Amino acid sequence: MPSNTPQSSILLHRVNDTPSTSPAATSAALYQKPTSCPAAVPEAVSRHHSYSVGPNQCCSAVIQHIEAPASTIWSIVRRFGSPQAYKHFVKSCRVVLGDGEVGTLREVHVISGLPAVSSIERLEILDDEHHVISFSVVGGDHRLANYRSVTTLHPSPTGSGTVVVESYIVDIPPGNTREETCIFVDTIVRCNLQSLAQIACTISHQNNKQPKNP
Ligand code: A8S
Repeated sequence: MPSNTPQSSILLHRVNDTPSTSPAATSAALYQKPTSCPAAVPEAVSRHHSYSVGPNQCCSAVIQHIEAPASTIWSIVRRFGSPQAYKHFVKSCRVVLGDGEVGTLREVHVISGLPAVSSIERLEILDDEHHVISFSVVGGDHRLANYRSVTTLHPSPTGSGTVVVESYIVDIPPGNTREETCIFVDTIVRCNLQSLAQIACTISHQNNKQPKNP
């Protein structure tokens, strides 16, 4: 990372739980204090984890350290058409529009046992330079309306490996509390990131074992 890159922190901003209809409600003036501040990252990355949270929405983030280079992790995460490469609950996925660029739509079918069958998802951000990927849920048969997530990778402050931050915002489903919703989604995201860690570490070990070119 260039030494002149401005550093800030992963800040999860929320708007006060005041019902809002005006665009002004999203202004910085209404932001509450950040809810977490775990790692120093460039401003270009941290701004993606700031959310304007409406009264019936919740947001949270999961952070996972992975002992593998960002390039290895990114090669898995950036393939929007292949979430089953690391996501735990995905049974199948097919791209229904596009070819992996922003705007691509995928239809994901999840395994049984969940309160969901399928989800239609749109790629919102794919930034290969800063390692930022984001998608939103635009349809399907499930309870997570208006789900949107952002995943970013950055060098670990310990000097070894990579930190993955995945934050999200979602509507609280009718009949559920904010806390229940966060626990449900945090669990899915944490499982996915743990699986990502395992796969990336395996690939990284294999790469390190390859004989080096003279
Ligand atoms: C992701 C994150 C989430 C996926 C959720 C939260 C989902 O695919 C599953 C169960 C649901 O109830 C909703 O990065 C939905 O994929 C596993 C079908 C959207």
